[in-house]
Amino acid sequence: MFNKILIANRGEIALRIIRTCKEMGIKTVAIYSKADAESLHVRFADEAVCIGPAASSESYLNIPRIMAAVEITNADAIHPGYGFLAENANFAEICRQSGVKFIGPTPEMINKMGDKVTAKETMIKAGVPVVPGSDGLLKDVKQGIKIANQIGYPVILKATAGGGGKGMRIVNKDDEFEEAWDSARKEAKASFTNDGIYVEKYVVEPRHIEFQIVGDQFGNVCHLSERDCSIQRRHQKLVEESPSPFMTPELREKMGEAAIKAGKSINYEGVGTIEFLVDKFRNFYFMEMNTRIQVEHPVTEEVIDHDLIKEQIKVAAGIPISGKNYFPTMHAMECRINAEDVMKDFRPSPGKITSFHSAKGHGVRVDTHVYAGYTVPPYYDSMIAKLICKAQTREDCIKKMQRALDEFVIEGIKTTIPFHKALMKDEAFKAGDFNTGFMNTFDMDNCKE
Ligand code: MV4
Repeated sequence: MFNKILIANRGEIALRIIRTCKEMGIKTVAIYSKADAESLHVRFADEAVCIGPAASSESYLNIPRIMAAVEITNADAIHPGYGFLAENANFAEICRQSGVKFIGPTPEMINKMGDKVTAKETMIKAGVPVVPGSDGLLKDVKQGIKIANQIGYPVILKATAGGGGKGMRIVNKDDEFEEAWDSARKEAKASFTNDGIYVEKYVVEPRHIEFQIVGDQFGNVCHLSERDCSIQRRHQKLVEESPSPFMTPELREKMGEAAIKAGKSINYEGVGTIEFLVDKFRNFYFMEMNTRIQVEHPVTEEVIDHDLIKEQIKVAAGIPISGKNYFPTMHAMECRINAEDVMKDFRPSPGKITSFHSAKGHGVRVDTHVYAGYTVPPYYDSMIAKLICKAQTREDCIKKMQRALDEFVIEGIKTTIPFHKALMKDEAFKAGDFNTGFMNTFDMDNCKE
């Protein structure tokens, strides 16, 4: 087992990782930027190293500075958390060459899943369902239009280096194709310095359902059931839950098997997520694989009663997994509490938190790095807390969430709590009747307090 883990991240996830390390008897090193000197991850770690100024490029994304912190503290492993360098194959490679264990998959696995066309080809070979579309990258507009007519409109153009919606365009007819192609390529080139584009059938009003998987160094891969992440806005998730209200035992069986095939096809090591699009007929298609721990991992932890960070550290240390799949025994839901003004188009609202009272009580979990008197810096992600509730049924879980949201007090800055309160009262949401288009029609006036 590792002696000392350096956490190459900040905020709630850094704190979350430190907690598990402590329970496992592993020493911890926090790194931080000058803007994060007051952050709890700095205080709770055994050691802390300031690695640079506020800008991420000079701190949390700066590989030489992080490797210097590894060297001076003698850490034998790095946990990257999510975001920042978590899916940076170059960073994983530098860790390998420096003899420090990157807690995550190999650079080869990260690269394979980071390129969407390669990932899709890998899934086809493994027998995982994918959305019908072009066989690899498109060469030109002419070829694109030909394929669009074969599969039928609407189609969607996607950047092979993409993810999170960048470089994506929906096309409804031949006339729209060229303009969409040009703008998708431009955006992809600007965002990823890679303008490779592919096309597939556009799945109308899909749900986003993802499977948590874990693989060890001996080729074993199992799944830990699903999370429904359909409540999103501009590709930012707002609420996640498990089980999905749309799931059936039969569908879970099929999707779980597909997720395991996906993991085994690349000999996956670590925790990962297989994202699927699911249409109203319960057809499902591989969308992307995330090769990291995700923000919403607590939802799975609560319904299967296992610590996923602990699983991650164990497999990285070469301990085999049990090899069995896990199924939800409870219902859990997570509301992301962001420092944002929901009535002003979710605009960031950084600043000093003047009072902070967390929701508490049975079945309530809050993962956060903030406290009364803390100043939310403007430089990073606006998520300041995750409120996770669990209960025997979805109905009780929503009731508990309503109670917890009413109890939660954050003053001094605007937060997304008013949105979550309104969502928990929405009839369609309560009925489990929603898809990824939900936020396009949600009446934000319901959030007025
Ligand atoms: C799609 C799709 C419909 N059909 N692909 C969005 C982000 C990127 N990872 C892929 N995305 C989508 N791909 C096909 N063939 C609809 C989306 C999509 C979406 C997916 C999941 C969650 C929210 C979404 C919001 C808009 C579009």
